[in-house]
Amino acid sequence: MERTFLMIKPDGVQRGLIGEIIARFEKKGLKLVAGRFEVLPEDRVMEHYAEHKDKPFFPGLKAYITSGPCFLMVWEGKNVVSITRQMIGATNPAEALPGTIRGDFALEIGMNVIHGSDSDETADREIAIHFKPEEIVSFEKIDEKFLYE
Ligand code: YYY
Ligand code: MG
Repeated sequence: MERTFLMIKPDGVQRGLIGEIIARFEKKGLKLVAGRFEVLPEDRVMEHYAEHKDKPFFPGLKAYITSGPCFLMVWEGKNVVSITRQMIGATNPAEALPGTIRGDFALEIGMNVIHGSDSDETADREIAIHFKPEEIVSFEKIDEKFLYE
């Protein structure tokens, strides 16, 4: 089954949005298979955001993402990468549609509440950066027979 890496950023944690965000993915029918609460160490921030390391916004992004704990997760489900990207909404909350997480809970691009992998390849890479294989739990969830045809 397809997997993705999702991370509630320090603003989402501080603003008490962990439960609300997890509830949205749970209600959609996606399955939480790993989770960890931590302040990201610098080496993992550099690896995670390698594609952005030379961008002008990177110093601010790095300071913000390490300013407090994040909630890191792996979620599983059919089309989970594209579904969660749609549910998260546009990178800039000013452009994110109502009904999306960024559209409903954020105002500015530098504090946009949540990260989600943008492709299957990115998801594999990001899951491997943040989780050991044994931290990801395989289990059968009882609602699956009413979610999958
Ligand atoms: O994948 P996504 O989080 O939607 O956007 P990216 O283009 O990968 O950028 C990662 C992260 O960087 C974004 O969530 C906020 C921040 N950022 C920024 O602060 N200013 C920008 N102009 C672009 C991105
Ligand atoms: Mg991205």
